[in-house]
Amino acid sequence: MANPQPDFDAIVIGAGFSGMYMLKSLRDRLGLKVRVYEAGDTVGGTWYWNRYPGARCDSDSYIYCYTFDRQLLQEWQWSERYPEQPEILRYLEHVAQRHDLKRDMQFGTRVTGVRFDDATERWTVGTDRGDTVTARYVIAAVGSLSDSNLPAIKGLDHFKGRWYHTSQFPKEGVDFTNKRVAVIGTGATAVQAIPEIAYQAKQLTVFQRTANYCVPARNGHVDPDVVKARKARYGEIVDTIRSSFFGFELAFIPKSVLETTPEEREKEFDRMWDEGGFAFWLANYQDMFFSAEANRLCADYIERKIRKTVKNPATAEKLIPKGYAYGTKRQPLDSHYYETFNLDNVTLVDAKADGPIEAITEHGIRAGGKEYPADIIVFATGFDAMTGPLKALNVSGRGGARLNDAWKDGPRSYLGLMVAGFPNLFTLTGPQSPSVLSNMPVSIEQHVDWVSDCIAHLESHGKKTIEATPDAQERWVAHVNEIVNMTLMPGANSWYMGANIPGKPRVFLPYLGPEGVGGYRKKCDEVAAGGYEGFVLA
Ligand code: NA7
Repeated sequence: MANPQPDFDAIVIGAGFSGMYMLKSLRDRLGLKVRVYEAGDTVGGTWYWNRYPGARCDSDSYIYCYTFDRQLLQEWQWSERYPEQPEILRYLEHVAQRHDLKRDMQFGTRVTGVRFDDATERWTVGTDRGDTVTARYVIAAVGSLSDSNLPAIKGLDHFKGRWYHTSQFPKEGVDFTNKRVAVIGTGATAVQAIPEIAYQAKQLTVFQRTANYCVPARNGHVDPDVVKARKARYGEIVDTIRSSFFGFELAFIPKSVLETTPEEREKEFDRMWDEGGFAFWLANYQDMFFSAEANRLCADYIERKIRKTVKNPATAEKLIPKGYAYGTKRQPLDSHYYETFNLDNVTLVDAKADGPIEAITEHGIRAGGKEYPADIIVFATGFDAMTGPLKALNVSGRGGARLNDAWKDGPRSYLGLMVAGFPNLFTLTGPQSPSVLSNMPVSIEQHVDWVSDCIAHLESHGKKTIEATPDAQERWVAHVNEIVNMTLMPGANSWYMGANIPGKPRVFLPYLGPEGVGGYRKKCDEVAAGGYEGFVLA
């Protein structure tokens, strides 16, 4: 039969926060036939895989959730300001059940190839379980931080102990009791895990390559009156976070820190410090991300806090970041992180002061010519962020062009949503969208709603495909770079810059728009309202 129906209208890859809502929207709102493929054995994405001790979200729970289900916003009770991984996974399981999502999901299945057929204008999706299915639309809901980075440190094969990556921890957990444990990495993950591991282990050695500026999380139970008041004004909260800069109820102080007196700024810094969470990072003085001089004042405050908390001055010195501006690497939230280095069973090995990791030996890690014994090594070494999970899909578009070739010098997209030459392929929270620079559920819902509206538009206008034009894409890429180059962000060796992965092009991956997620949302809506300007609909 010529031109048979595709197997599905849409394939969604991934069943985390974004894939779940994408399915809900395409199936229940547009009535499409959808299949979700998910490598894990249930929903959850990030919250399925990241089960290391201390794993919890860094956004306040009352806004780290879906807002499309207003009833659920009222019903759901979070136990803490920042719930732990099992609680978030329970929430996502509940959403899956409530909206009957699992019937269209195939678990334990990793997508291994995504190929566009020019003749039929359909996608063929292959999986590691041998599925080969066709669809009109493919939506990559693969997450931004899902492709683990296991550094190639020589000797790991000969290590006689056990080792784990934080993003693939065993479901049954790891018993660190009476063990000598080495943690490699001091990013946001390690900052959560280290205090928990130190508490259990006989000896903990932390291998730090770059010190981080950590600010207090101030986790805890939320006053029931505050919870009640928030529930009463959820409509307003949702409007605020959607139009805000970073997807939080936070806004910069509209003033230069350089115009303040020492007393005035100390008071403001104390207020943000006491508030905890991302306030110090994302609601500081407005020039913090732009002026090295302004930034130094903020950094100096944190340095004083570190020196006050860490008793051994030599250890404090190692923990004080050097060589990059505050806030230009992802902000880790501290719950007893700095205090952990006051414990007798904890040693900090700093790459600069003590020498870098040279090799993993049979019984530990050698750094700076010295061997540090370990029964267990925990790699808290992060991810090939943003582009890694998309590249792993092995995508080929029009004319067989490969996404990995198109992106060999860094990602190129239009609005972070689509790539020229790859029609009907959408990248939720993809590179060059606000994504990881925002409270993720806010950006996820915005992208899902936009994609869903776009597909509804195609269907109702009898169009088969939508594709970004190369011209619009080049303009977007130039805009993304132009904006970030006005800030201090490119100066840091961060995963935002791809600097954590050897050989990865040094390109800023997310979009730091001049008006944040609110302005970006407006731009995406204007593009749609203008008949999808910068796209070709055919
Ligand atoms: P991050 O933030 O990328 O942190 C990884 C850490 O591992 C960081 O301290 C790295 O040092 C270190 N690292 C990476 N490779 C090596 C090698 N080869 N040798 C020594 N140390 C190394 O990942 P996280 O999992 O902590 O956080 C990722 C995001 O997940 C987080 O920001 C939240 O959004 C959720 P470096 O700083 O690169 O010198």
